[in-house]
Amino acid sequence: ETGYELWLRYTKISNTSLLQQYKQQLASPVVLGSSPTTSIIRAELSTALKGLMGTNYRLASSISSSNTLIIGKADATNILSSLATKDELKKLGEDGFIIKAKPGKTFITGNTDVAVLYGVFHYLRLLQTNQPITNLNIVSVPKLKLRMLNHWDNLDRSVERGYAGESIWDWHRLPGYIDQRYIDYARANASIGINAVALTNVNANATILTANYLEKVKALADAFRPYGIKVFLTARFSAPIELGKLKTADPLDNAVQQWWNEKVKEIYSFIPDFGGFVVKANSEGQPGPQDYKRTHADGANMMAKALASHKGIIIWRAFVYAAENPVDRHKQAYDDFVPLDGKFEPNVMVQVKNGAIDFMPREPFHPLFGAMPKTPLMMEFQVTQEYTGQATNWVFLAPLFKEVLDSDTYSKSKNSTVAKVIDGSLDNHSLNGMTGVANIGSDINWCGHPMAQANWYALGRLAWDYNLSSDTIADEWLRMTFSNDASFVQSTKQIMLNSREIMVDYMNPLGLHHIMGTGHHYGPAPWVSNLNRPEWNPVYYHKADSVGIGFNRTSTGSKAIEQYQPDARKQWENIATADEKYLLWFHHASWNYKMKSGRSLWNELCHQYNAGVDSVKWMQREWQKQATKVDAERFKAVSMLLNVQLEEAKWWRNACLLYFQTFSKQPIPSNYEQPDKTLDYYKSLRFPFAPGN
Ligand code: BDP
Repeated sequence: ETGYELWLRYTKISNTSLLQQYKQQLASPVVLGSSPTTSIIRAELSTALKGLMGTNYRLASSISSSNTLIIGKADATNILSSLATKDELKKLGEDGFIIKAKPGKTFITGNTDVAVLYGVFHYLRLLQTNQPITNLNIVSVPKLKLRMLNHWDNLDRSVERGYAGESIWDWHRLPGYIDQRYIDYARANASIGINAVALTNVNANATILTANYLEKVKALADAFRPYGIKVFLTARFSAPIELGKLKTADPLDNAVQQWWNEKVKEIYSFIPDFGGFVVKANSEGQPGPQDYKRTHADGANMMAKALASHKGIIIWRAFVYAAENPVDRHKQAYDDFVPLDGKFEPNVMVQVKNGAIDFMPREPFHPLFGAMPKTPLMMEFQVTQEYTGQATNWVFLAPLFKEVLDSDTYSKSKNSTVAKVIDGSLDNHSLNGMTGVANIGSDINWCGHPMAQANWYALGRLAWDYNLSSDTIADEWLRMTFSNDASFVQSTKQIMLNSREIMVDYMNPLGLHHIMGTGHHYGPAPWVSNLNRPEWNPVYYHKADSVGIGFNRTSTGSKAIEQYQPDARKQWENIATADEKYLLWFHHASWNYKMKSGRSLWNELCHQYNAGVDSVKWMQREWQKQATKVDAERFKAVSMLLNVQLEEAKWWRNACLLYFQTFSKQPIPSNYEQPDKTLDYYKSLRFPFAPGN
C-alpha cells in the first residue's frame, strides 16, 4: 500500500455477517439527477460498493419500487422531499444532509447535489467503519460555512513549510493537463467536507493574478467545482505597482481601487464563483496598507469593495508583528486589530492563528478570539508540521485543535468558547470558517509521514463539526486508512491520542515555546540570540537566566495576560495556581520553584524531557505489536520514522537540558539518561537543506 488512497481505500468488509446485512440494504441503489456532481456520486458509489462488498453494482438513474437506497436532492422526487418538513429542509442550508433508514429503504438527501455528495461520503464512512446502518436517522449540518485549506505553495512548486514533496499544482502543465491528482484531491476534500482552498502561498507572488496564470487557476476551479470546492488566491498588496505599473498601492488612492476593481472583474470572467483573496499584509516583510500610513481595515476594505458585487470575500490575516514592538510580540495583533473592530466591510473576515505567537506545540488561545465581536474571525490552524515534528514525527493534531476550540474566552459570559466565536453564534455573524495550512504535496502518500494524513482528515472533520472528539476522529481515520481490527484500532488510537502531548514533552514542556532552529525551524536551538530582530531569537521567549526561566507576561511583566478576560486569566495568572502546562508561557519561575509534583522546576524540566523520550519508546513498542495487522510497506515506513523520531526526541532533550543547565547550574538527576554529546556539538549542527524553508 502506498497510502495514495488515503481514507478512501474501500477494502472488502471482512466481517461476513455484517457484509451480508449490508448487501441486503444496498441491493438496489439509485442516484437521482443529472449534473457533474451526480456523476461523481455515481462513480464514487460504484467504486466504493464494489470494493467494500466485493461485487459490481449497477446504479439506476430513475426510481423504481425495488430500490433499497435512494439518493438525490430533496426536490428530485416526492419521497425524498417528504422526509423532512420545509422548515427542516431550510435548516440544512446548502451543505447539510439527511440519511434516513426506513424498513426496506434508505434515503440520502439534501438541498444541493453537493450536500447529497457529503451525505453519500458520510454513509460510505459508516460502511467503511463497520457501523450499523439499519436505524439511521442522521441530520448533519456543518457548524462552519467555510471549511478551508491554505496551501503555502509557490509558483515554482516549492512549498513553504512543506514536508511532502513539491506542490501538487503543476503550473507548467496547466491549464491543458489536468492531473488525476487534482481530482483525487478534490474527492478527498469533499469526503470530509472541505469546500474552499487557497491555492497559493500567503507570502504571495503577484504573477498568479496575471491572465496567463488565471487560465490555469480556472482549470483547477473547473475541476474542483463539482466537488463543491471554491478557489481562493492570495493577493500581494503591491500588485497594482508590480503588475499595473502604478506608482502606489495606497488603498485610499482611486487609481489603486480602480486597478483592483478591474483585476477582480477579470478574475470573475475566468472563474464566476471565485471565492476571494487571502491577504498577508505588513507581516514579515510583506507589503501592506501601513506602508502608506493606512490601517489594516483601509487595506482590507479597499479589496473587499472590489469583490463585493461578485459575492467574493476578503480573508485578512491578523498574523502581524513588528520590530518596533520589542516588549512582547504576543501583544501586537491584539493591539493592532482590536481598535479596528467594527470598521471592516461586511465581506471581510479576519483570519487569526490559534495562538498569539505562531502555531507552537502548545499555545494558549489567541486573545483576539472574543475581543472583536463586530468582526467575523476565522480560525487558522497549521496542519503542516512546521513546529510539530515536520516530516519525521508522528503527531496527531486533533487534540491541539480541540484544546483551542474548547477554550473559554469568557467574552460574553462563561462558555463563550473559541468555537462559538468562530462559528459566529456568539456575536451573530453569518460569515464563518476555519482553515488549516495544508500538509499536502507530491509525495505518493500526499502528506509525507503516513500518519500525517490524519491531520488533514481531522481539520476537515472538525471544521464540519468541532464537537467531534479526537477519539472519534482517530477511530474513523484508522479504520478507513488501515483496518477495522479491534485490537489494532484500540492500540494505535492510543498512540495517536497521546502523540501530541508526547511531542510537547520532548520539545516544549511547561509552556516553553519558539526555541527551534533558525530559518528551517528544524530541531532545537534555544541558544540563538544573534538574529536581527529581538523577537526572532529563542532567548527572547525563554528568558533563561541565573534566577530561572520563562516569559513573565503577567501584570509585573509584559502584561500580555491583560488581553484576556479576567475569568480566562485565572487559569494562568497566579503562579501558585497556574496550569503548569502554561507555566513558562506566563511566568518567569525560579529554578528551584516547587512544582505540584514536589519536584523543583529544574528537576521537573528534566523529568518532562525524559518522559517525552520514554514515551516515544512506548510508541515504538506499541507499533511493533501491530506488525501482523498492517501492510508491510506502511508498517516499515512508520517503524523507520519512529526510530528517527526517537533520535530527534533525544536531540531536543539533550540540547535543551544541556543549554538550560548553563543557567540552572544543577545536575541532570542521575536516574535519567545523560546526554551523550556536548552542548557545543548540538550548537554546531547545521541543516542548510532542511525542507520547507
Ligand atoms: C510562520 C512561518 C512562515 C509563514 C508565517 C505566516 O514560519 O513561513 O510565512 O508563519 O503564517 O509560522 O505568515
